[in-house]
Amino acid sequence: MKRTWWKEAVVYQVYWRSFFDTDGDGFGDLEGVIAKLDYIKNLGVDVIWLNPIYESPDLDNGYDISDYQSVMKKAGAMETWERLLKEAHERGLKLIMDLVVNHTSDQHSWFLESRSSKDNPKRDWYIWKDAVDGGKPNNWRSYFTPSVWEWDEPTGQYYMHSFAVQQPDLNWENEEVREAIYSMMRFWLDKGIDGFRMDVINLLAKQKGFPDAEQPDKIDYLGNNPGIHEYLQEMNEKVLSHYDVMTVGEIPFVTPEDGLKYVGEDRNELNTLFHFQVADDMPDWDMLRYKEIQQTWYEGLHGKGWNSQFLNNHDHTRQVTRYGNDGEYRCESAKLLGTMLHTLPGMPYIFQGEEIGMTGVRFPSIDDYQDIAMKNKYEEETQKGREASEVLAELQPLSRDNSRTPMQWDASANAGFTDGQPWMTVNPNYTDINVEEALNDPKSVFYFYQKLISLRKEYDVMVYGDYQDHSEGDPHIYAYTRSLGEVTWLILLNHSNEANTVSLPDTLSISGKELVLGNYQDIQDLHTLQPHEARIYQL
Ligand code: ISL
Repeated sequence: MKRTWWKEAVVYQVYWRSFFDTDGDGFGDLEGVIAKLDYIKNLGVDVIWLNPIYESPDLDNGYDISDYQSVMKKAGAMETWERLLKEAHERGLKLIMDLVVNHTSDQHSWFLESRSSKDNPKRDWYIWKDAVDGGKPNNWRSYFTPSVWEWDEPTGQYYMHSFAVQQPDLNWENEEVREAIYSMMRFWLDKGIDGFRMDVINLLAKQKGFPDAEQPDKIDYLGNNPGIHEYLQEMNEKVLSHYDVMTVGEIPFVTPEDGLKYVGEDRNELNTLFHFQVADDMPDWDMLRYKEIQQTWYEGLHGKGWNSQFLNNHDHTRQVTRYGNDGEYRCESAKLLGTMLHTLPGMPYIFQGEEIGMTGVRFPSIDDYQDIAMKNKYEEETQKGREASEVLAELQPLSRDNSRTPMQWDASANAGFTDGQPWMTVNPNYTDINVEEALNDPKSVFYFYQKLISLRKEYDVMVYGDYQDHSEGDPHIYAYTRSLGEVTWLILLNHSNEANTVSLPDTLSISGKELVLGNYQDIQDLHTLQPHEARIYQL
């Protein structure tokens, strides 16, 4: 496979509204991202992924866009964004933007026109259906509501929304829609951005005929439908192939076999993808399942397409809480998970705050939560008569708000995030876990991440090396090699609160071998890994 800049890159995700507030309105802003570019650069990453900044009623934190080509006022002005791009580029940082084109806001002018009358020229820009037997056109469920269909009384039809009622799906079968999106993409690409993270991009094509689902609650019927690859190949041919950019598709429900159809280098669709076989389908840590997933994706893509590695983002709770140990071994665990994500095959994504070991939260009341997905589900479940406290306890661990608490800069009020009233409650542990503390501690998670990222620049084996798991069947120890030419690395991880011994074949002997990086100061016993101990050896 050919070498490219994005394959060698580490991506840092900036959820700007929770990153740094410079105007005191309680929301982070683009000026705040500019103010922290040196911090991001110092970490050593190559690319910033910026969550949506476009004009929006902000019902789904910017994923309900009402004008693709203007900047949401709480984020800043277009001039601010242009300065952010310039300042990032001057620091050698690339910037990729969020492309949200499965749906718009119901306040987008396109939808306002479309819903105005059945014969409006833009009626067919969205998905409108007559009632069937006096009811909804089918039994599909949306991500955020019991049905994808919303009745529109004035025009006597339903419209489809795969997410909130206020997020109507665009009709990608309509060529005018596709051309309007391509034109918008060129608007941003011509400003000099370096690519796109593509929001639920595999949902653009809908099942032909909109048939009832056998299991409506298993919503994978929303994605990977016939026609999707033609759309993406057209998008690539008409837009992406004219720029030196990277594209990463957010692709729920996808398997390695289907994933290759999106990112195969001969497919001319996308460069890489986020799959959700971990984040969506593995609620708690399961090392055996995780190894199986890594193995099938490696076999599925190796030599043909490129994977991405992440364990948390703005939708998925903080990894050290969900998949590690955020208590006694928080720092060791954060470093182990970082070592894993940066030494497995694929591009590593760092979600803001992950680099200092920020954790998830448990707010006492549903009123402390902002996420529409969680609030809708809470409403839906309590409406069934379920005990509110039980529903809250059920939803807290995986609430998207776990990752959306403000970035913790220092131990001052509101963790130094804002001088105003923060839009989202700050995690109370900010007094102990914050950037200032991390930068003053040579043994912090931050400096460990900085070292991991710098290793990637020095050792091609991390990027292009073959992968082999040598610990199949072990529920705690994960031992795998990465090999490229004469260089072989052995990564040893003990994902456990107990010490465990590691037994290796002579071919993988570590005695006398160089320890490239480890998360424990001293090695007590060469073949015993301490709780959440991670080591990288060069064999
Ligand atoms: O990750 C998930 C399942 O695959 C869901 O939590 C998530 O809602 C889904 O992936 C879609 O996420 C994206 O689109 C949503 C938006 O709310 C999310 O923030 C965004 O990441 C609708 O645009």
